[in-house]
Amino acid sequence: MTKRVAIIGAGPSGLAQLRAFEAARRAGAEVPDLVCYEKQSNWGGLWNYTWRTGLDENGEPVHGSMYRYLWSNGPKECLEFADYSFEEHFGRPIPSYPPRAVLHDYIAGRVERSDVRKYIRFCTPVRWVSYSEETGKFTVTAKDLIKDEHQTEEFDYVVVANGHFSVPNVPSFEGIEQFPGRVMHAHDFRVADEFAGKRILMVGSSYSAEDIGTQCIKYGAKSIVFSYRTKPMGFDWPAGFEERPLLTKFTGKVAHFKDGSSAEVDAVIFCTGYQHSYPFLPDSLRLKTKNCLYPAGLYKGIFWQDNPKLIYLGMQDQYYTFNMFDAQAWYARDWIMGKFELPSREEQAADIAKWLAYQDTLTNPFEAIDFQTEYVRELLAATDYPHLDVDKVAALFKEWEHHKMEGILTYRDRSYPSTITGTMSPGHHTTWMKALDDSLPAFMGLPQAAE
Ligand code: FAD
Ligand code: NA0
Repeated sequence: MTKRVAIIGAGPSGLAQLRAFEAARRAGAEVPDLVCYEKQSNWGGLWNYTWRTGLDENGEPVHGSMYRYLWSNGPKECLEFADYSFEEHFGRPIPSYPPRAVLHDYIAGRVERSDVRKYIRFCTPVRWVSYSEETGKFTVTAKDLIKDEHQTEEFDYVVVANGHFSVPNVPSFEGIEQFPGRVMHAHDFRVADEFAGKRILMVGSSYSAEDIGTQCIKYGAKSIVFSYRTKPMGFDWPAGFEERPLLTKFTGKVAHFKDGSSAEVDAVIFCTGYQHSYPFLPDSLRLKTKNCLYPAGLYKGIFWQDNPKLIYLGMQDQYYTFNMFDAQAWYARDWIMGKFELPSREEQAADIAKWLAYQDTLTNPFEAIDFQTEYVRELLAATDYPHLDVDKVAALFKEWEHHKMEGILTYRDRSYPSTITGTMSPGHHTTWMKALDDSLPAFMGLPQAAE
């Protein structure tokens, strides 16, 4: 009997899994039956922009954490699919740092051409997954939000690809209940214009803080104070930005910090990261981890150690994104299709332990890039995914790190060569700080649709 595979989520990871099976099918292989459950009404995951916050049109928690005016924070050359270049999609080379709509178009373009939409059940969040030792099968219950009906089906494999940057991690601080202004988490941030003229406190010192902070200044905020828990970001911040140690409390509009200093602010944005959340999984199958490069409990970063028929995609902290999800999906596909056996439990445990020990040695972003490069290299080596030169990708990531240190407001004006086509990206027609329109036509220099 044909095997059945459930995929939870049609973001870049879930789509990678669909694409991997489709590539095998086109190569003449017999592939399993596929059902991809997607909570939203469209594919693309986080790249599928929504203005909504809180609950969506169906009363479900909003998945989206992306905002208007979001431009890629890494060179597109580092995430390029090896089987579908940007040049192939857009018909010409494009600049290295596209805005969200352009990346969404690219992700969608590849899967449209693969004709995999038919496998996706939109507006259908998965509610519960259980596993029977007796039958060796998973039972998946999902809700069709349009028909307002639950549906339950059996599967041989479940691929969890629901992302892990959607459920906010929100600490609390003394006096915040009385703060007389906007308090929010990055997950609910949508439009920087709201903060024009305002003094903003950003709690956190990672990508969200860096990007929302710089973007708010770009759209007219008066000043940004970043508050770090462990260490400052350490960029050579221009006037208008400063970094302070951890927030301790508020008295009215005044934020107090660990070093005894204080600052009056008008709004607070928590850029304090996200929680891994799998409300549809029982404890025995549920990954529990913080955001890191190698979550414990996953062999090869994807197979649930206690039951490898449960596969997690994209659960790592991410330098590599789209092409790493491809590497994982191709690897998972090949195991599901019986192309190789997994080693014994002991060997799997030893392999995980080796990666965890390596992870413990990492002390800076350059070492972290090397770590993820080795991880992706290992997966790719075992599959027929088209050649991806991970050494070149790693070199671009390192250049990017240097460019950010040289200018946090100007690094997006740089260009890099594609590792797939070799073409050098053209510069953008407008520098990032001046490019206020983030639409695809504006970026591509196309005529704008009539108002
Ligand atoms: P997601 O994109 O989160 O997709 C998960 C999908 O699962 C969603 O469609 C969701 O609706 C669905 N889902 C969730 N729960 C259920 C359920 N119960 N049932 C059915 N479906 C469900 N990466 C980059 O490479 N470059 C960037 O510039 C970049 N910017 C980012 C900016 C922000 C603000 C954030 C938060 C992340 C950014 N990322 C960026 C990283 C991002 O994680 C990846 O690019 C990518 O979106 C991850 O894909 P994914 O499919 O694993 O998860
Ligand atoms: P992210 O920045 O949202 O990126 C997610 C941060 O939160 C860390 O600095 C951590 O500090 C801090 N933090 C956590 N709990 C805290 C607490 N109680 N008090 C103070 N600070 C606290 O999250 P993380 O996990 O990187 O950092 C959490 C993803 O979104 C990334 O993959 C990123 O690439 C993506 N993203 C991309 C873009 C663009 O492309 C923009 C935003 C986000 P500490 O002490 O643990 O270091 C444009």
